[in-house]
Amino acid sequence: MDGMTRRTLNDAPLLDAAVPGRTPSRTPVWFMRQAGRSLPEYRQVREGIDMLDSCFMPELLAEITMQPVRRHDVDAAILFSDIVVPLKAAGVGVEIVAGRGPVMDEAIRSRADVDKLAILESDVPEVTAGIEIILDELTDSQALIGFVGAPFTLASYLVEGGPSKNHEKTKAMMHGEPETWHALMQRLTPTIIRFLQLQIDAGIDAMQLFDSWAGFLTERDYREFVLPYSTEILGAIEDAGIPRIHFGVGTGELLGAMSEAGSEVMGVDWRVPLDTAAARINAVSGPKVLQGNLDPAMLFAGRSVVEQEVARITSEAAAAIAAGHATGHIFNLGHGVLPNTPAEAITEAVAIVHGEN
Ligand code: 1CP
Repeated sequence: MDGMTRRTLNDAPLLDAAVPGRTPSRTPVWFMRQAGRSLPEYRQVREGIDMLDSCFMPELLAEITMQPVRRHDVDAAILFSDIVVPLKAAGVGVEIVAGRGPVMDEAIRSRADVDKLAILESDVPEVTAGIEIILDELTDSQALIGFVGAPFTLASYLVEGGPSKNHEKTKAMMHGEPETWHALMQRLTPTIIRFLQLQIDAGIDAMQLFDSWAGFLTERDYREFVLPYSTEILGAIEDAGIPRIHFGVGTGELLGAMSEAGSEVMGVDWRVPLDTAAARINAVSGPKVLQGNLDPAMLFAGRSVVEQEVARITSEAAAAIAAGHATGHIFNLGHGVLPNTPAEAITEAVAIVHGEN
């Protein structure tokens, strides 16, 4: 599919919330990590299939993407993939270890390692085919969100060699060998843009840039070592005209700086009330759409807690909009669904957000 044949969604709450001047028919809601281990039907179809292999199987990735949409009545599907899929597609040795996350065959520690890092230049036909199946199955009120990892978060996995608690090797390269760091960012950026562009060409309705671990950085470091590259990525797809969402965990201190990268929507984690977040964003970039920010742990706390929290978050978003600090609200968690979350609690939270009590 090319940009000319992108489907037009006139009644999709997520797009209506994300585009200024449009009013959604209901508060749109989707949950980061809504596909996956919280769903028994996911565990069933994934049985015996490697995680990264499943991201290259069109029927399977489409089925897993659709499972939470069918079960929970969320307003958006998020493509079943992972932030390391473009690296794998480029030929980088990486696997996803159950219960841990992405682990690299070889960590990147030197300028020579950076110069050897493969760049994605090809199509990824399995992902394109998967997106086509998903778009056939979604209704006109359900949006498909594509995504990529931001260069900092991806670099953290490459430099540390896997998941990290403190990101110390990553920060050591950033400060000890800044030229190597910038070379790594420059080498990752085209791979990320390529993977995003092929999702856009296949017809995704919106995109999210996941800079999950950016919150480990000071604002000074974020601005010097990360922001230029995330700005380049969001800028490269500006002409596609799809809503761009930018999110990281623990980024309360970075919301202003991150808002400069150019997204229409800012994801906010649960630590910062949405009206406070909106004031920080508005002060730097003017009003944007907010996405968030229920603490994922609240899905373990029972219905009345979720009702109270949804009401609080909705009124904080309304206050931000009334103050002119935000232009809309997409309901989400403040980070991804936790693995042991009861699936029924997710369905119930979606209904509460939709006002279908
Ligand atoms: O076997 C399994 O089920 C492995 C668990 C799993 C799943 C379901 C991983 C390993 N990745 C995924 C899919 C995935 N990853 C999705 C699509 C599903 C959905 O959202 O419904 C998305 C959007 C991601 C993106 C992703 N991967 C991020 C950014 C989002 C976030 O949670 O901050 C990150 C940081 C990763 C790395 C990763 N992949 C997998 C894990 C367990 C992790 C995190 C590891 C760590 O803590 O460092």
